[in-house]
Amino acid sequence: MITVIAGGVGAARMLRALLQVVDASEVTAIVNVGDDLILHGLHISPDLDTVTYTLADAINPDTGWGLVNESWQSRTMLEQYGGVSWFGLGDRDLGTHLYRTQRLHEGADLATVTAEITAAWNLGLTVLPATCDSLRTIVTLATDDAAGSNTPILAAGTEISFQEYFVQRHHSVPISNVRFEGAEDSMPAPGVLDAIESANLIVIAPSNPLVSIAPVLAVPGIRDALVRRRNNVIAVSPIIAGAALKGPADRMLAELGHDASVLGVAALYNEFAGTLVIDAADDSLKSAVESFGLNCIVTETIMSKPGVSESLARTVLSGATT
Ligand code: FO1
Repeated sequence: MITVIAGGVGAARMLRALLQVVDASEVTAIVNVGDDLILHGLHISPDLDTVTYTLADAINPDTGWGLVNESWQSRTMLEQYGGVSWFGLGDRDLGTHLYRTQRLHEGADLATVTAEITAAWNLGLTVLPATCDSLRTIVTLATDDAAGSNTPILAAGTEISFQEYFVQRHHSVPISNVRFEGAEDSMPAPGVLDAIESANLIVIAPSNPLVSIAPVLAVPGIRDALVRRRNNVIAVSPIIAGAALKGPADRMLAELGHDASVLGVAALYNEFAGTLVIDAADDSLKSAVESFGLNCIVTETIMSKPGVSESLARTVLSGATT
């Protein structure tokens, strides 16, 4: 059994790579819900949906989120009414949020609804939210900021939701803090701790350490469970040559006082990961990574390059320390 701690796009690609070499029935993904939001009265779980749509081969290839062959008529109507349209919900994607919201209102928990959605897409793996409870990533603005000419200026120190930072402000504004609202009172979703305790291998996907992996670890019990399995935990660095392949992980690391390199990732992960996989571009940092007490594997990690995803998956599967 293989368990993957997952955020959105990078994790979905890692999972797709792993499924090239292991049977889906052997794989469990524990997915970040800190990016979730309630909008138009709907419960939206971006990372769960990105993982689901990617593994169903239904992801929009241009964006890495949302559905392929999407139409945007409801968004056009929202714009006509002057409603909230900065968070783009396509017409097909809306069906997922309508279904999830209805089922949650009926009393189903997020893990149950996620299982129903992934079954409807015929995914063979198990996809679990890290928690069924409300856990929300909140960031603090480091400088005064307006999201656009028609929105009020928010003062430095103001807290905003993750999607107000990521999508509404195109993650271009500096931040001074990240916290996970509700984390202390949350519980791991059913099956999460067992998936960590019983796995042969636990993979930390190449997702943003601060806003994709950290919210999963913030659910009481999950970090401790990983620490206990440290020798079987292998992480793939989302930072290559000091830059994130996608998203703001490099800037966030620097803004929040971490090293924006594989060394920053090593410092954040060495307590609960025995091995860190870094890209060939960071070969010169291998011994510095090892000085954190981590086993370090250097290989090609850019999964959009031909042949890399399968070889990375094989490396990851053989790479945990024993
Ligand atoms: N990302 C954007 O950059 N702009 C959007 O309008 C947007 C809408 C959206 C709708 C549903 C969904 O599942 C994801 C969506 N994303 C959008 C992606 C999402 O904000 C981020 O990829 C993750 O939260 C970060 O992992």
